[in-house]
Amino acid sequence: TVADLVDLFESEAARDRPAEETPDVGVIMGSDSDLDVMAGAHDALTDLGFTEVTDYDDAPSGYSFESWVVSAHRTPDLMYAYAETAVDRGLDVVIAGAGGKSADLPNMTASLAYPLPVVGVPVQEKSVDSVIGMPTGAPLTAVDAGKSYNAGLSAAQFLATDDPELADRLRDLHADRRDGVAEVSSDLHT
Ligand code: RP5
Repeated sequence: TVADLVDLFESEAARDRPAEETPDVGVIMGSDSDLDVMAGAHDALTDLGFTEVTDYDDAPSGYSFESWVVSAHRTPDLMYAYAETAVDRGLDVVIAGAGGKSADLPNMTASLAYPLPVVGVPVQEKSVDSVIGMPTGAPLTAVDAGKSYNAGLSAAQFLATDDPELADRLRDLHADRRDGVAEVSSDLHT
């Protein structure tokens, strides 16, 4: 139930876990119908060597992420619990995606979890203004509609400011993409 999830996020066990045993990135989305789009964030993190945490008693080795459906409108209490405990639960960045014209999960999460960086993903074009429309003093980093892969990369960029090895992984991924462009381009001339 929602109450069980609220308890899970607010539990002492979740807050007291040593930092190396907690996920580094939290991925949340407003509905399971957002999953197709938000899978791009999972893909980016997986491409960078992050593992998904599903069992919190099984400590991840290396970077990891968790993923949840949290609705700003259907489960506001869950959104509050998730965002307000994010720092205590050891998260370093949250990626939040929502669609529709009232895509409030990313911006509300950014406000509630401040100063934790939140990368917002408008799941559709019509959600862009809702996601990025934050007032002065309440910042949110955002990607364009549907660009959740970039949100995964952005989350890793925040972590990489403090970790040269992760920065190298980001560089390698960038180089792969650059080589891919060169390959496609030369294919056009053969
Ligand atoms: C938003 O409403 C969700 O993020 C989703 O994109 C949209 C529609 O949700 P469903 O009606 O498909 O559950 O809050």
